[in-house]
Amino acid sequence: MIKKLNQAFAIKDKVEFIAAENHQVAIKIKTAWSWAVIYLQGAHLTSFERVNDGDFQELIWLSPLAHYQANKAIRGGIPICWPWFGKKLDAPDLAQHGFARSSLFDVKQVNEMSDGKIQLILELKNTKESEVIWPFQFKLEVIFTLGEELSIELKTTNTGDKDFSFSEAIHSYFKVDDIHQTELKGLAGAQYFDQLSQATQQQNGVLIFDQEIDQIYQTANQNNFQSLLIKQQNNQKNNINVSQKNANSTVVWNPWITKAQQMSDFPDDGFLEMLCVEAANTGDGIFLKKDQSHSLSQLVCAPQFYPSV
Ligand code: TA6
Repeated sequence: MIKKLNQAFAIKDKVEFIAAENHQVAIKIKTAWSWAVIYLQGAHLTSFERVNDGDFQELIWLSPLAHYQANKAIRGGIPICWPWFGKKLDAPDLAQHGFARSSLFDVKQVNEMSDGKIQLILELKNTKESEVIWPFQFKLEVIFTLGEELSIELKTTNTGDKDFSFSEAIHSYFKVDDIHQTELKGLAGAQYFDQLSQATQQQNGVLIFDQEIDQIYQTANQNNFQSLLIKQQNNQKNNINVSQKNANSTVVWNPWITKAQQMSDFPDDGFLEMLCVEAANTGDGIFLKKDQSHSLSQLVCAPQFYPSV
């Protein structure tokens, strides 16, 4: 399989298919500005490292205890939650966050763009098995554009005759130096649903982190990018800029101590170095008629190397 993928899609010194953890197939991508790794299972990015004249910054947190098992999402990186976010209310026994993140994607396209960026399109379509769980015909394309920035687009197309609604999240785990010295700027004034207290609140100022947090912020579902800043007080060189487009929510999650201890694929102290900031369409999500499409996007960059363009 790897040999065929490299024959069809490899780009010398820039894109290579490899046997990665537990022999799962992954893609190693090198651009002039960044290195990345993306697993075909779940179209799951596990690393995005900015490189610049000997300076490096890994922007993505990946659990050292992740299970690279078939049909189980890798802990950390950027899981793709689709076609539902959270528990499926009418079928709570189904896997949380949908089936895309544990499904094997096909490689549809790999190309080097004129400006040196690499674009990859990984694709998932309905199968007999998926239709048992979710009785609709669809095409889900995960479009990665890698350069000075990391761009991820989830493009959903209704390829069947039945209308459907879906919810989704680009469930990004970002790497922070110290969660106690981290702020999240850009959500002041936004309403949020607190998954822990089940109460709706309004955000007062910047977010700081001193306990478990699991909050779904209502954000305007705009078709231009809305920007947030993960500010690292003790080392602002490692700040991370996160923007989203066509998202009705931003989800902010850190499991903190107790929940971290309860997850076998999450180090007990892992909560100190990660923060999830997720571009999402939660609640009733997105409604698509036949042949309609919708794209949710997240754009990530390291301000210390701000795009030179
Ligand atoms: O995005 C936040 C959240 O929904 C949390 O409630 C927590 O469950 C997290 O996702 C991780 O979910 P997972 O199924 O990947 O363990």
